[in-house]
Amino acid sequence: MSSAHAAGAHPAGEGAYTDQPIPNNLEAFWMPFTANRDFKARPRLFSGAKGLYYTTVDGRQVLDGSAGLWCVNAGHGREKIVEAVQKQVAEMDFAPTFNWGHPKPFELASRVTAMLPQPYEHMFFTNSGSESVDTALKIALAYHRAKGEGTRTRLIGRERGYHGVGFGGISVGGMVKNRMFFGSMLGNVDHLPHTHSLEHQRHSRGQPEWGAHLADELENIVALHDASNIAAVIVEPVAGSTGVLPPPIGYLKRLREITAKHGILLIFDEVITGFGRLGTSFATEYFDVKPDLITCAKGLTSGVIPMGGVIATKEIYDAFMHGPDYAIEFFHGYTYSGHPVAAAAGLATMDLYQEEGLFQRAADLAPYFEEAVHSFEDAKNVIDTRNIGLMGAIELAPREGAPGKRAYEAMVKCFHKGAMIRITGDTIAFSPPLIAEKKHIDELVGITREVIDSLD
Ligand code: PXG
Repeated sequence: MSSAHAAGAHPAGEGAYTDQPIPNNLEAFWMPFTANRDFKARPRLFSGAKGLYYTTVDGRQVLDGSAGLWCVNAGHGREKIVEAVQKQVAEMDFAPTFNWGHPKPFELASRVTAMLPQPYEHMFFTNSGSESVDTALKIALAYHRAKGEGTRTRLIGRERGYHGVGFGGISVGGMVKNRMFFGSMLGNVDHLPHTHSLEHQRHSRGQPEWGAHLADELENIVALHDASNIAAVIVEPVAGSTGVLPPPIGYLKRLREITAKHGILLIFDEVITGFGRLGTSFATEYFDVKPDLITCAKGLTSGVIPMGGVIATKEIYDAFMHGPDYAIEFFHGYTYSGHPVAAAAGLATMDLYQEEGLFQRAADLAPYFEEAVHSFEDAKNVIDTRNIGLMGAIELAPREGAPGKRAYEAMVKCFHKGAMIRITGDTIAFSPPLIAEKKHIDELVGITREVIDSLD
């Protein structure tokens, strides 16, 4: 056995504290987006989670500075969600939603669409953000075809965009390492320039003032291909994975104006910004810009059960509702679209958001969080700090010849000092659960600051 943890060696070390069995061989699980060899040589394993804290297998508390992976918006171990899931799984584990149905996804779609400003009236369920993106792109293409504009097939994404890992998502996405290994992608795709500039925006608080004009690049793309060939533009309202890039003031409005003028659909990928991350229901509400389609996932169930969705305007949905009444209108769906257990988790999550006013709570904490993020301006090796809502980023200068290593070391050290932070390249991002309090922000900042200052 080639494993560093062959049978007998205990990856959690002596005195491991857990009531779950700990694997003694970490090799078989090929981990996603992870440096597998380093992880398996010195694993970071959790066995419990409650509120804002994880418990490691050796019994340490680790503050969750990233809401899991931007998803545990209501905090960990919430009784209401746990009970709803337990009840549903016992009552009815599965029922199909192709040609049959069960009440909960209907109810959840109504709850989510009611949370948004008009005219979002319909929701298609998926199991992840990646599936939501592919679904939205297919809806856009099929919509134009249904309207008799089948030549509209070109899709426009943006540099540094992250839209999951399906072939549709990586095609419109703009994070180079997610694309460069995979050869064939969708044809007929262009990219807008990203909106970040250290020169013009360094240490911006909230939306940067510089950069609205970058939306005008869409006019050039339209001039090149003709609007009659373009289906949709997809952007994250705030780019998340690439390292928190809030949109320049006026940028999203301009994108909306240009797309509307040319009959191009606008898709907001709100997989991160949906469900309170900015202190509003969705970014569409925060920025007062209304796209035609909105993708979501993560916070839809507070990360408890995988689930995603695409929210559509009435106009989009209605465009499909024609033909013989026994005929399928949209040839798309997943076995688990609207899965009863996921829908139960989603409904309980919506209850929590509402009962505890969690979106408002995030909005109330955002100014304090902003100060916290910008307190890193004078920290060692920091070249930029950015924030909006409860999304914050600290960008470190890359070490010569070893890009990403400094942030990676920061992540590992923070874990050992009691905080989970997430990184991309040399950027650290904070996105605490919406139940975070000032003391948690202080703890997160304290640990991260100590670690950053300790790194060469
Ligand atoms: N769109 C956006 C905007 C996302 O942020 C996806 C689509 C894909 O979702 P799924 O559920 O298929 O992973 C995402 C996911 C990180 C990180 O560390 C970000 C994501 C996922 C995992 C890690 O930034 N975003």
